[in-house]
Amino acid sequence: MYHVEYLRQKEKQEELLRRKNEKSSFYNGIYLRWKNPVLTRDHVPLHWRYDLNPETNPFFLERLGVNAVFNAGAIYLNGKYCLVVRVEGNDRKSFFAVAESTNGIDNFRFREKPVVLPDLYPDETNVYDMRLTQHEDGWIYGVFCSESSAKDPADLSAAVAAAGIVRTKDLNTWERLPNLVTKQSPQQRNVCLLPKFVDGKYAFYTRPMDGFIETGSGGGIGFGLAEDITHAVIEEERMTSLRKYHTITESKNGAGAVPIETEQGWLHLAHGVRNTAAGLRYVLYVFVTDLHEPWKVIAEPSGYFLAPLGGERVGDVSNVVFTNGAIVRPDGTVYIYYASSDTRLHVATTDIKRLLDYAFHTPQDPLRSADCVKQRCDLIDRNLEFMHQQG
Ligand code: M1P
Repeated sequence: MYHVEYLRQKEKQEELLRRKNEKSSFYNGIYLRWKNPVLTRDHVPLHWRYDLNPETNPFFLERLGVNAVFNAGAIYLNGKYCLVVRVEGNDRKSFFAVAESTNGIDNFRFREKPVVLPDLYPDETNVYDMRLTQHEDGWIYGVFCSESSAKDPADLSAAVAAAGIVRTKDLNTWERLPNLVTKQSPQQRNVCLLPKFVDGKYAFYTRPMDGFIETGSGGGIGFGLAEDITHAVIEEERMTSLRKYHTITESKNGAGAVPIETEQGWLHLAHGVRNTAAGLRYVLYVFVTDLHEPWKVIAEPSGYFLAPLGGERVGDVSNVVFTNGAIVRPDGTVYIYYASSDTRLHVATTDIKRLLDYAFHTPQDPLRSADCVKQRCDLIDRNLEFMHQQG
């Protein structure tokens, strides 16, 4: 017989899983924010956390707690919105798990068991932040951060980040390929694969880093080509969206969701990081690269696209929003899955036309207060004239 507390907790969880989401009152015309997170640690199945047998768990104690559910790769597959979510145990180690919904905004449920990746690298300590690419070669690729200890006796937290690569057809069975090698950069995080070949090669956006946290001389988001995905090596990285002084990308930036192909270019939902007295602040920003030369930035609106708001501002790593997954439907609707403060996962919805309007018609950052105020006065003057005409 089940423990009575299991039955209570199960009922409570079912209520949460069945809860309908609602549009929030937030408005900027660019996207809709949905009120409830789509996934939290409370969505994680009870049988992943508790021993359900009253003989071995008479007090119904949580045996393997889950601390957070956040940064998710996203793909539409077999009629479902599928997320490959970063699930972080109380032990700080992350693993991946697939959660699915039929409408993309609520009722996400985890599959029966977490993803078990082939264990190729004995030194790998942690894995997280998978970007899912439905590639034109027929495979679904997952590119994620594979983290190992730097084995520095003077600094136990010193780590090395590399890009791990897996592929699948169904998100159930995964083939692990060797980690990406980037000849010019000692470390990589936030790497993602374009769905199309470029010059017949696999095309990656990279984030060259000197160290684990600091990007150092890495100037921003890079781009590189690999001939063979089964031994992916990038000889040369060209820079795309650059970090800039006194902007939202001053400290670092990184690719986010897999870029979206549009008639006007590859649309990127990336993240930018600045430093503050209260620590790092992560926001999302947008840029567009050329369809044929995907390293060339052709639009980069000023400032952030989405920043932590209200309760999103607080969590394990406060003042953070982060995305590594978005889904585009044939009618142009875009579902952006973003996590807040490394704690929970949300959805914002918009469409391609709005995103392109935003990308190409939002002014660029003129990089100086004097020019920013001129930019704003120009908008105000045009509006005053329009208001005058309206009477
Ligand atoms: O804690 C915020 C984010 O930090 C990292 O991103 P970046 O490499 O750009 O600093 C990632 O570890 C990410 O998972 C995390 O959300």
